[in-house]
Amino acid sequence: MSCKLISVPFELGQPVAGCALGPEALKNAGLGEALQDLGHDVDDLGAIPAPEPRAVPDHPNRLKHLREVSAWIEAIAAKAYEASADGLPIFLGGDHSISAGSVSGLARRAAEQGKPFFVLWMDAHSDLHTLNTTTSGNLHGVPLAYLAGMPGFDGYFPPLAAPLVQEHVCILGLRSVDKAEKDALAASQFRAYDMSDIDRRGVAPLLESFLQEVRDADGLLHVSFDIDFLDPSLVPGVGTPVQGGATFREAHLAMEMLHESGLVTSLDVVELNPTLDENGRTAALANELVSSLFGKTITGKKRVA
Ligand code: EXY
Ligand code: MN
Ligand code: MN
Ligand code: MN
Repeated sequence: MSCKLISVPFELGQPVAGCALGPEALKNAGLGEALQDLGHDVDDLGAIPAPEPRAVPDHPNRLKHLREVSAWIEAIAAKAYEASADGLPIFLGGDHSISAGSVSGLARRAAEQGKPFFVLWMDAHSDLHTLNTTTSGNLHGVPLAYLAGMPGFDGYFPPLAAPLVQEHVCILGLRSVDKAEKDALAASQFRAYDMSDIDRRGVAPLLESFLQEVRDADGLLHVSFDIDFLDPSLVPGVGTPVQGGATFREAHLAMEMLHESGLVTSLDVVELNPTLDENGRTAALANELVSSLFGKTITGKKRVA
C-alpha cells in the first residue's frame, strides 16, 4: 500500500495548547517506520502550510477562531482532494476540526469517481454541534455536522462538494453527547453506537455489520480516529478525555477487523496532545493501533473477512 502522511499542525478548534505538536509526535514515535516495516511505501508529504484566515462574517454565536478554522478546512480539503488521486492518505492532527477538511476533500474525490463514500467516526464525542448549537464555541465539536450538510454552516465554512450520506456514517465509542447533539442524532440516519452498545454486544458485530454495508456498496471507507475513543487511562495525551472509553483490546480488534476488510482508503488520526502525554505512551498506542489497521497481527495468522 502507498501511504501518504499529511501533517496538519492545527489546534485552534479546541482550547488546550499543544495539539498542533501531534503530527511530529506521531512521526517521532516511529509511525512512518512502523508502516514501512509492514511492507508499505510511505511518502511523507510534510505539513500543510498555515493559510490566511478566511474573511467570513462575524457569527452571532460565540465561536472561537472561526476564520482560522474555516481557512484550514479549505486548505486541508484541497490537499485531501489532490492526495486522494492515488494511494492512501493519512492525516495527522491536530484537533478533530481538521477532519472537516480531510473528509470533505475525500468525499469530493469519491463523488467524482462515482464511488459511495463511507465514514467510520471513532470518538467519545459525536461532533454533531452546528455553529448555532455549540455552547463551548470549540469548533472541533462540529465537523461531523458540517460534513453531513446540517444547517448553519453556509457562508462561514467552505461549501461542501459532496455532503456525506448519513446512512454511510458509523459513529463508534460515544459517551459524551450534548443535548443538541442528542436531538441531532435522534433526527438523523447515522448509525451510532455508544459505549453501552459496545458493552452489551461487543465491537465485532457492530463493526462487521457496517463493514458488510460498505462491502455491499463497493464503497470507499474513511476512518476518522479520534484518540479519545480510548479510555483516558490508556491515552492521557488528549484534550477532552471522557471516562469509560474503549479498552486496549476493543480498539485493537476494531483496527484488526478494518485491516482484514481491505476496505479502508483513508485515515485521520486526531486529538493527540503530546504536552498532556505521559512518556509518549499515547503517541505509542496510537501508532500501535494504526499499525494494526495496516496489517500488524499478533501471530501473523491471516484472517480475511
Ligand atoms: N461537545 C463538546 C463541545 O462541543 O465542546 C465537546 C467536543 C469535543 C470534540 C472532540 C473532538 O472530539
Ligand atoms: Mn472528535
Ligand atoms: Mn473526541
Ligand atoms: Mn447506501
